[in-house]
Amino acid sequence: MTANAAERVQHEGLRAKIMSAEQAASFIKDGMNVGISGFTGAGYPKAVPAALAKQMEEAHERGEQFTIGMLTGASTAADCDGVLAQAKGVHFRTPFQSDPTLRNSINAGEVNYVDMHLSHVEQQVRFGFYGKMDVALIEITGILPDGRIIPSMGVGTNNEWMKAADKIILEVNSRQHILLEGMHDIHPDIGTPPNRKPIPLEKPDGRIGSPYFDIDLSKVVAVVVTDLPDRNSKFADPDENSKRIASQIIDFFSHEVKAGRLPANLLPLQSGVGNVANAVLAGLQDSPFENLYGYTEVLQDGMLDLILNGKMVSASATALSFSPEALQRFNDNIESLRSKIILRPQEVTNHPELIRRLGVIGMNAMIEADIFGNVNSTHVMGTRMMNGIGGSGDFTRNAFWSFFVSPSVAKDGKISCIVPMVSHHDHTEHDVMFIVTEQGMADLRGKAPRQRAKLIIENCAHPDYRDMLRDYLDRAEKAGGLHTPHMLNEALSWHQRFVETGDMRVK
Ligand code: 0RQ
Repeated sequence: MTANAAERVQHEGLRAKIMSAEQAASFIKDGMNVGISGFTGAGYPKAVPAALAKQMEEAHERGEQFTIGMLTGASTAADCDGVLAQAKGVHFRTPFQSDPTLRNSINAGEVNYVDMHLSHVEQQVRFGFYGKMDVALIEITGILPDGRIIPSMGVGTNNEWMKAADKIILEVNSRQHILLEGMHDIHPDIGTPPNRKPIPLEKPDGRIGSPYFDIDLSKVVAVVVTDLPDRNSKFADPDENSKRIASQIIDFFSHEVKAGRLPANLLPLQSGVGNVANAVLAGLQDSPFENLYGYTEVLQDGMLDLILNGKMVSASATALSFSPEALQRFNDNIESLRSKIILRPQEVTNHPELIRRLGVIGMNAMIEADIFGNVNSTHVMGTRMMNGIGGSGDFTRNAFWSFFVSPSVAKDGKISCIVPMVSHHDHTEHDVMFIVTEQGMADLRGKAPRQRAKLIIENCAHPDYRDMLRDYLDRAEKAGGLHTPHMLNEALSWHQRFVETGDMRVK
């Protein structure tokens, strides 16, 4: 046994199950549903997926079929989603991904992808919506002598996968810091309707569960010891557009604090994935706000730095998704961060009742919004899946305030992110309260659709597209239907023009 194995696998019975990734992968067979750990590039298994992909490719060469249904917490990375998609080994995938190879397979119609709210995933599996869970493949940090499991950089759906699965494969990754022990809060069960009780979390940094997974050890068929890094890429440094978006949100917060409508330390903050969402949090570094709280699902570099710089008291999340540089800062400061970061199951972090009760401020990025405030977070030109809705819907629908942020144009100005009608609906006008681009902000609260349209066009659209949008609205109003004016034969013509000419602008 290696020193890593001896240190991280302290349970005698599970030590006897240590084997190679190849041996462990052989428990996974064609047609199985596999519940895999991983959330936004953190805490996913790193050795067994590659071994499994190889076995799939060999089977395909022999003319045999070998694909799995793959369920996770959220996205994994190239060495998990990527290798399995490359091997053409996935026939079903849910609930969120961001890997380019898998994305291509989804958009080529080779993978059935169910893009769903992250708060729904565990319940739907628990009630058998996806059939039986055959194997859970979970990265962990270590196993204590009594068999309790120290989770890894994310919790996500792991607890539920290990409960639901017939067999469990554990990847014990010694690269994950051992002092992660104690940072998790595993609330065992949100209960079953109609007898559910409220989740007893009363503040963002409360604790209501155990720091460990308590699993049925008899289901563990393999333990694989690894020493491999999460593969997260660096965030782009905030550009001018992101800085402008951030400063408008911060000015608005200041205004609301002054007016007495928001506490001086704001309300718990949620921030979505991506460069722009990360940049908004980076902008809070230089803001006057202190004693902030985070209640989010993925904790990225921006929020980590708010904690390290003393701006944020604590943050609750389901996963830590850091660039390599931020991971170094996290590991260097883990002693002090242990009491300030709490990692929970995504069923708790994304629970609508908690988000509403805690009064979370949700800030998510979008692909496009329309002039009435409907938002598309997922589909490029209405058909091509980008990543998925993830938790953006859980937070947007239930937030105290819901913000959507985006540059006003994409692809060198050839695409307007403000369009007459969104080409796919993820968040409806009923849920979206603020839209912010580098051009300005539209506060949609209390506004009827035509009032919204004027605000969004004048405040958020890029100047290159404003006249086109004004013209659309003007002609739509003349056509009648004055509650939400549209010209159905033109509503998606901008997208069609882009598909045909590569530019939404009329040449
Ligand atoms: O393309 O990658 O080729 O350069 O989309 O755009 O502006 O860098 O934005 O990284 O913040 O991602 C909505 C995708 C934004 C993300 C989305 C192109 C653009 C670029 C990325 P390139 P940016 P971001 C909690 C919350 C849904 C899930 C979510 C996302 C690429 O935030 O996946 O919110 N959100 N979860 O050029 C065509 C448009 C476009 C466009 C941008 N209108 N048309 N392409 N792009 N606008 C976390 C979890 O749930 C796990």
